[in-house]
Amino acid sequence: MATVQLQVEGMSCNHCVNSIERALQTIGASGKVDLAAKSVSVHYDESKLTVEALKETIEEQGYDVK
Ligand SMILES: [Cu+2]
Repeated sequence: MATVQLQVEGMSCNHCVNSIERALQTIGASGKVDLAAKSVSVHYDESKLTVEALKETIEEQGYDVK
């Protein structure tokens, strides 16, 4: 398992936190959002997922990943 810290723009409330954490869950990753730091810490299996796939999943929810 690997962990990556992503900088994400546009998250403002619990709704954002939930939609990102839920979307990551659906692809088999587990994410923890830090609203104040505008970051998402994602724990994932690097044999199944890439950082690029994690970014796309978050972007599909309407947020910008730096
Ligand atoms: Cu929100």
